[in-house]
Amino acid sequence: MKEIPSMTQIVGYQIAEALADLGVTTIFGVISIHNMPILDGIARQGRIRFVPSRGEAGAMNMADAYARVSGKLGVVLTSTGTAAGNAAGAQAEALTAGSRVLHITTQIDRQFMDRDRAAIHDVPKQPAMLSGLSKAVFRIWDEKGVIGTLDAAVRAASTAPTGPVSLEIPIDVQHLEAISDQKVRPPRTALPPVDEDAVNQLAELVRAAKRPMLWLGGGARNAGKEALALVERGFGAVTSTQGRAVVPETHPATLGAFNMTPQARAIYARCDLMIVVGSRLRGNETQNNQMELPAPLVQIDVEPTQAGRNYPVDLFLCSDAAQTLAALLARLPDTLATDPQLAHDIAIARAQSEGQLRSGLGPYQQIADHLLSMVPAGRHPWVRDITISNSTFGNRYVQIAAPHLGVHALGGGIGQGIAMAIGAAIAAPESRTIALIGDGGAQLGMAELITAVDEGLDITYILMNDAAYGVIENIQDAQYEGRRHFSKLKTPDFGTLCKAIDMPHSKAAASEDFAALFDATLAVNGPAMIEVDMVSIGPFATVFAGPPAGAAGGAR
Ligand SMILES: Cc1ncc(C[n+]2csc(CCOP(=O)(O)OP(=O)(O)O)c2C)c(N)n1
Repeated sequence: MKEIPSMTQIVGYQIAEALADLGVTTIFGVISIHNMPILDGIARQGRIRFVPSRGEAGAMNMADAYARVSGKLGVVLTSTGTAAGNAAGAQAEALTAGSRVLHITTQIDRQFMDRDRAAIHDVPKQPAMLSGLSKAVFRIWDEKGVIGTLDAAVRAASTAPTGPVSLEIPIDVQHLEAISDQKVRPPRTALPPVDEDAVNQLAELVRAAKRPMLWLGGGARNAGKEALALVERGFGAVTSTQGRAVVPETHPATLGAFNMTPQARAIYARCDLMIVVGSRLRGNETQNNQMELPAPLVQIDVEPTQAGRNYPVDLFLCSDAAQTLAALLARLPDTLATDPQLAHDIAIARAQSEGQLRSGLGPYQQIADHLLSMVPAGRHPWVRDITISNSTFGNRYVQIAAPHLGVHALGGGIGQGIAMAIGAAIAAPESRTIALIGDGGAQLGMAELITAVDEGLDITYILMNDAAYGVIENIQDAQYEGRRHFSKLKTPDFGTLCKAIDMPHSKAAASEDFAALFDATLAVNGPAMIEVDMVSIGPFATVFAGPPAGAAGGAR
């Protein structure tokens, strides 16, 4: 093995230094012979916190959540082959959510690479594997291309529409002597210019509308001020799950994320304009695009290929959400001549949607109500795995204080919440992170509970333990005549598990116990778990049997 020379002489060290120069303060990953020159540099330079996850999937989820909560670049470091492959499911989620993630992975020595010569850790078609999961894939071929390629990768991940970018750095390249005069600079990313003619047309449509609505998606997260100004001038609002809290969820003129309930649909039926801002209009939030939306339908998206993809639109504006809404506001009067009843109708529809959802919770009302009073008030990051409790109350009833504080598995993959909470907690150390997880999902990601302990992170894990894949059982009951195959699992004794890893654990055997036990976790230094014993508490009042045609408002 080559001896590692002094500081900053090799490409591995240069990468570590350049990342720190770019403002990267945390990297998540797993050490390996194929990435040790970079990690040796990170450790010796001491400018970046490296969080050693227990698996690459967890590292990817951490970097993704870190990016979502901090608004900065999330960086994950894996090894080549199996290790890069381990990150794949989690990278699919980062791609779905359009997270600013840089996945630095490696490659075997260049002389063996891409040629199926059976070198250890080789996957001959690794770039093909990565390309399906990445906005773009780059490779650093030699010492001359280090800074330029790193710059391109960071630029691609950070430019709207943002998304995970993979960067391969072969191990022999990491060992090469670096060219020292190359310096990286944080990219200044360009946005397409606002189309003034299209904004004029949109302003005409708005002036003619009596009941206009905004549908705000994740792409509108930077447009909160402008969206709120439109609401204060007379618009109504509704959000996707990714767009939650772009307009404060407490505002009376927003449906929040109650976007698919019968009451919401009744509101849409009486609207005469909807502007969809930065939203994919996802299948599980629009009844697979069958839900009627108002006409005219206008779409604002920075990505031109999104135009009319899920719904035909009357007008498409290819530009940034905040800039476009600001240009629209500049053309509109301070108060629009809209129906003064619209905000009241929305407030009533929202209250009815909430009430209907709440009564469907049955014995879990107390838990949902307590979280509703705690999570937004404490500005806690609210991280959720795919579990019935999230599909019902977590995704919309429990409010969040700002868009970046909501983190959930947008693509519907279970098992990511434990690790996502770690990334969120590192991004927002000022407020304890609250994570809602199921016992089935927990079993995929539970190794990362040890990482949370190791890193001393302030996280409360709420484990909704029904000792089964509950939603799968409900689907089996609803669609497969109750044949509950493969949905009952042996579930660990989580109390014993937590004891083994030094994580405080408490169990709520009744809903009434939840509030006090949950509040006690808020004072813990480091992570803690509160387990909700759903077997002893019993079923929800309304069965949730999965999206998109499940219980009222039941998209996940
Ligand atoms: C990665 C992945 N594998 C499988 C599934 C299918 N699936 C959806 S929900 C679910 C069960 C989740 O069980 P649990 O975490 O206990 O939550 P519960 O449904 O009991 O509330 C499964 C297996 C999925 N969504 N994602």
